[in-house]
Amino acid sequence: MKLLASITLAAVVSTLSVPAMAQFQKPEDAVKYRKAAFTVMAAHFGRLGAMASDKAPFDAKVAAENAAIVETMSKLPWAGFVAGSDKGETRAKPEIWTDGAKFKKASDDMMASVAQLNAAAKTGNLDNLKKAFGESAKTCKACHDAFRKE
Ligand code: ASC
Repeated sequence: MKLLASITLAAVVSTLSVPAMAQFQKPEDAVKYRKAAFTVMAAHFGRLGAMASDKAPFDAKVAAENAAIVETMSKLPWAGFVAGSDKGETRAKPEIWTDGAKFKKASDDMMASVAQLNAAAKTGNLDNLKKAFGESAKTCKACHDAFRKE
């Protein structure tokens, strides 16, 4: 029985994606989690931005490392937008919860553009990075404009 239970649990767990597995005791923990994910993503996105805008020397290896982190991080914040986490230390607009389909589309667009950014960074070509960075930045901004308070 114990073995069967373990196997069943393992089977269930293996069907869950990593972000969906994030669990929170309180809404504040979810807010903290998603902000932390965005903070890490922004730090690495910023390093790519410096190269894309010729403010830092282009280093293909560094770009690829940063873009890979950005892509991984882009998948994480969404699990933190749980019901009831629209209050407290957050700039999240209520529309995230009242227009969930639009928010999902915005998050999907960002993840897709960031996956392309990662692919572009892997080419080792600065022009590819510049183009993909610009497209990604647009998807960040689109979501902020619609769903983040000033
Ligand atoms: C960044 C960052 C964002 C996005 C956004 C792009 O570097 O921290 O939130 O780019 O400003 O429009």
